[in-house]
Amino acid sequence: MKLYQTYTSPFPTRVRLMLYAKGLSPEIIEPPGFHATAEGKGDYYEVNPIGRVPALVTDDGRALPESEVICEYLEDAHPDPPLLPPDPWGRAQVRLISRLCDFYLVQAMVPLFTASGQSRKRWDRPAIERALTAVETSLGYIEHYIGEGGYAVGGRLTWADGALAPQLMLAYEWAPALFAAESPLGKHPKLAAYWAALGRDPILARLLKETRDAVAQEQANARALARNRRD
Ligand SMILES: N[C@@H](CCC(=O)N[C@@H](CS)C(=O)NCC(=O)O)C(=O)O
Repeated sequence: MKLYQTYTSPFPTRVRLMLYAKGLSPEIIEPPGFHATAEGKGDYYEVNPIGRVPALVTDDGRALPESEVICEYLEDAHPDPPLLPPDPWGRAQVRLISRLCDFYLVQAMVPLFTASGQSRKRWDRPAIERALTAVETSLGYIEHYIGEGGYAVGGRLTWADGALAPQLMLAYEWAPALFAAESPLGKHPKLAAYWAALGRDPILARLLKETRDAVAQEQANARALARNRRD
């Protein structure tokens, strides 16, 4: 099995959670052309015609894109240990948290991702402020549904944690630091308690460290690229 992914992207994180928890060790490949680079994506389009990460390639060479679909596939193909609760309501909550992350929280952050790749002189500060407000609103949706047992759903690790953890890192740490804004951490008490407990789970601690390290590296690359463009 192979996983095409980057450590910076929040989407592959939930897939890595599945792999780590299920003890699967596919070859991890970081395709060219992602995040603060001038390179093209080369033949990665043959793996995933959408050109996004992640994509999983099975041992017999079939390729599957889309993080949520990959998680569902891994759960079906490798049911032990389960990363979905046993009951239909709990399973729906996992899919709901993932969906709130993907359809609202990440979408709210898109203008911030765009600004992070631009020089500060070009920043559209009102657009950044609007995006920060939209991030806070989206976090409010998740606050409504998040579990209170130290995990996103049902007091145990599920792939909702893999969807949420990297996006909270971006919302609570990355965006406030980059845009010199107040962190929304204090705004939602259940999410704040969840965030405080997150590092106690070794898999979530590992995923958070991978995300933090990769985002810091990407920012250094972006600065180097901007310097080279100026020279
Ligand atoms: N719905 C997709 C979204 C994946 C996605 O948008 N990944 C981003 C990275 S954050 C990507 O590959 N963007 C294209 C690029 O960076 O060139 C999924 O869940 O897998």
